[in-house]
Amino acid sequence: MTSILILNGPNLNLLGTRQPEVYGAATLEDVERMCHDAAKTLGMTVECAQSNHEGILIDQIHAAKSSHAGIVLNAGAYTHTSIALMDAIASVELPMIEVHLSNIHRRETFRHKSFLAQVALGQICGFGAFGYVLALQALAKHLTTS
Ligand code: CA2
Repeated sequence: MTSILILNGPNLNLLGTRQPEVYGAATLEDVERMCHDAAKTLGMTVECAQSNHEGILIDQIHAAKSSHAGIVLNAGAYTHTSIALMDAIASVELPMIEVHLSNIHRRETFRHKSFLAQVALGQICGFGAFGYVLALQALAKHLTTS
Protein backbone atom coordinates (compact mmCIF):
# COMPACT_ATOMS: atom_id res chain seq x y z
CA MET A 1 0.00 0.00 0.00
CA THR A 2 1.20 3.53 -0.80
CA SER A 3 2.80 5.13 2.23
CA ILE A 4 3.24 8.87 2.85
CA LEU A 5 5.50 10.55 5.39
CA ILE A 6 3.85 13.36 7.37
CA LEU A 7 6.73 15.42 8.71
CA ASN A 8 6.33 18.32 11.14
CA GLY A 9 9.11 20.66 12.17
CA PRO A 10 10.04 22.86 15.12
CA ASN A 11 7.51 23.84 17.77
CA LEU A 12 4.65 22.01 16.10
CA ASN A 13 4.67 19.61 19.08
CA LEU A 14 3.13 22.58 20.95
CA LEU A 15 0.03 22.73 18.73
CA GLY A 16 -3.18 23.19 20.63
CA THR A 17 -1.45 24.55 23.72
CA ARG A 18 -0.94 28.22 22.69
CA GLN A 19 -1.87 30.69 19.92
CA PRO A 20 -5.08 28.85 18.87
CA GLU A 21 -6.14 32.05 17.07
CA VAL A 22 -3.19 31.54 14.70
CA TYR A 23 -2.75 27.76 14.53
CA GLY A 24 -6.14 26.38 15.61
CA ALA A 25 -7.14 24.27 18.58
CA ALA A 26 -6.09 20.86 17.26
CA THR A 27 -3.12 19.19 18.93
CA LEU A 28 -0.39 17.46 16.93
CA GLU A 29 -1.96 14.17 18.02
CA ASP A 30 -5.30 15.36 16.54
CA VAL A 31 -3.58 16.32 13.29
CA GLU A 32 -1.86 12.96 13.07
CA ARG A 33 -5.13 11.12 13.74
CA MET A 34 -6.80 13.15 10.94
CA CYS A 35 -3.97 12.12 8.61
CA HIS A 36 -4.34 8.42 9.48
CA ASP A 37 -8.13 8.64 8.90
CA ALA A 38 -7.77 10.54 5.61
CA ALA A 39 -5.12 8.11 4.37
CA LYS A 40 -7.37 5.16 5.13
CA THR A 41 -10.17 6.71 3.06
CA LEU A 42 -7.70 7.23 0.21
CA GLY A 43 -6.35 3.67 0.37
CA MET A 44 -2.97 4.81 1.66
CA THR A 45 -1.03 4.68 4.91
CA VAL A 46 0.90 7.41 6.70
CA GLU A 47 3.86 7.54 9.03
CA CYS A 48 3.93 10.67 11.19
CA ALA A 49 7.06 12.26 12.63
CA GLN A 50 7.98 15.56 14.29
CA SER A 51 11.31 17.04 15.26
CA ASN A 52 12.60 20.33 16.59
CA HIS A 53 16.02 19.65 14.99
CA GLU A 54 16.94 20.49 11.41
CA GLY A 55 19.42 17.59 11.03
CA ILE A 56 16.87 15.04 12.25
CA LEU A 57 14.31 16.36 9.74
CA ILE A 58 16.95 15.97 7.00
CA ASP A 59 17.68 12.38 8.10
CA GLN A 60 13.95 11.61 8.04
CA ILE A 61 13.63 13.02 4.52
CA HIS A 62 16.59 10.91 3.34
CA ALA A 63 15.12 7.78 4.95
CA ALA A 64 11.75 8.42 3.27
CA LYS A 65 13.29 7.62 -0.11
CA SER A 66 13.25 3.88 0.60
CA SER A 67 9.91 3.60 2.39
CA HIS A 68 7.50 6.32 1.21
CA ALA A 69 5.94 7.46 -2.06
CA GLY A 70 5.62 11.11 -1.01
CA ILE A 71 6.00 13.62 1.80
CA VAL A 72 3.66 16.13 3.45
CA LEU A 73 5.96 18.67 5.08
CA ASN A 74 5.26 21.45 7.53
CA ALA A 75 8.80 22.57 8.29
CA GLY A 76 7.63 25.34 10.64
CA ALA A 77 10.04 28.29 10.76
CA TYR A 78 12.72 26.28 8.88
CA THR A 79 10.52 26.88 5.83
CA HIS A 80 11.78 30.45 5.73
CA THR A 81 15.46 29.75 6.45
CA SER A 82 16.61 26.29 5.43
CA ILE A 83 18.44 25.70 2.19
CA ALA A 84 19.53 22.38 3.76
CA LEU A 85 15.93 21.14 3.94
CA MET A 86 15.33 22.36 0.38
CA ASP A 87 18.39 20.38 -0.79
CA ALA A 88 17.23 17.29 1.12
CA ILE A 89 13.84 17.36 -0.59
CA ALA A 90 15.45 17.88 -3.99
CA SER A 91 17.86 14.98 -3.37
CA VAL A 92 15.21 12.35 -2.63
CA GLU A 93 13.09 13.20 -5.69
CA LEU A 94 9.83 12.34 -3.92
CA PRO A 95 6.72 14.47 -4.48
CA MET A 96 6.42 16.82 -1.51
CA ILE A 97 3.50 19.04 -0.57
CA GLU A 98 4.28 21.98 1.71
CA VAL A 99 1.63 22.62 4.36
CA HIS A 100 1.15 25.49 6.78
CA LEU A 101 -1.68 25.82 9.25
CA SER A 102 -1.70 29.59 8.93
CA ASN A 103 -1.77 31.65 5.74
CA ILE A 104 1.91 32.61 5.72
CA HIS A 105 1.27 35.19 2.97
CA ARG A 106 -1.03 37.21 5.25
CA ARG A 107 1.53 37.33 8.06
CA GLU A 108 4.91 39.05 8.62
CA THR A 109 6.97 39.53 5.46
CA PHE A 110 9.70 37.16 6.73
CA ARG A 111 7.11 34.35 6.52
CA HIS A 112 6.33 35.08 2.85
CA LYS A 113 9.55 33.51 1.63
CA SER A 114 9.61 29.71 1.46
CA PHE A 115 12.80 27.93 0.41
CA LEU A 116 10.69 24.77 0.13
CA ALA A 117 8.15 26.09 -2.37
CA GLN A 118 10.56 25.69 -5.29
CA VAL A 119 10.98 21.96 -4.59
CA ALA A 120 7.32 21.35 -3.68
CA LEU A 121 4.62 19.91 -5.87
CA GLY A 122 2.42 22.55 -4.30
CA GLN A 123 1.79 24.60 -1.20
CA ILE A 124 -1.34 24.56 0.98
CA CYS A 125 -1.67 27.18 3.70
CA GLY A 126 -4.36 28.88 5.73
CA PHE A 127 -6.74 25.95 6.22
CA GLY A 128 -5.51 24.79 9.63
CA ALA A 129 -5.32 21.07 10.24
CA PHE A 130 -7.55 20.39 7.22
CA GLY A 131 -4.57 21.42 5.07
CA TYR A 132 -2.92 18.08 5.84
CA VAL A 133 -6.00 16.24 4.55
CA LEU A 134 -6.01 18.39 1.40
CA ALA A 135 -2.32 17.58 0.91
CA LEU A 136 -2.97 13.84 1.21
CA GLN A 137 -5.81 14.11 -1.32
CA ALA A 138 -3.53 16.00 -3.71
CA LEU A 139 -0.72 13.47 -3.30
CA ALA A 140 -3.13 10.55 -3.86
CA LYS A 141 -4.32 12.18 -7.09
CA HIS A 142 -0.75 12.93 -8.19
CA LEU A 143 0.47 9.41 -7.50
CA THR A 144 -2.37 7.75 -9.41
CA THR A 145 -2.19 10.02 -12.46
CA SER A 146 1.57 10.47 -12.88
O1 CA2 B 1 1.49 28.07 9.83
C1 CA2 B 1 2.31 27.15 9.98
O2 CA2 B 1 2.00 25.96 9.95
C2 CA2 B 1 3.78 27.48 10.26
O3 CA2 B 1 4.59 26.55 9.58
C3 CA2 B 1 3.97 27.37 11.75
C4 CA2 B 1 5.35 27.82 12.23
C5 CA2 B 1 5.70 29.19 11.67
O4 CA2 B 1 7.02 29.53 12.04
C6 CA2 B 1 5.56 29.24 10.17
O5 CA2 B 1 5.85 30.55 9.74
C7 CA2 B 1 4.14 28.88 9.75
C8 CA2 B 1 5.40 27.92 13.77
C9 CA2 B 1 4.93 26.70 14.48
C10 CA2 B 1 4.80 27.03 15.94
O6 CA2 B 1 3.71 26.32 16.45
C11 CA2 B 1 3.24 26.66 17.67
C12 CA2 B 1 2.04 26.13 18.02
C13 CA2 B 1 1.49 26.43 19.24
C14 CA2 B 1 2.15 27.26 20.12
C15 CA2 B 1 3.36 27.80 19.75
C16 CA2 B 1 3.92 27.48 18.53
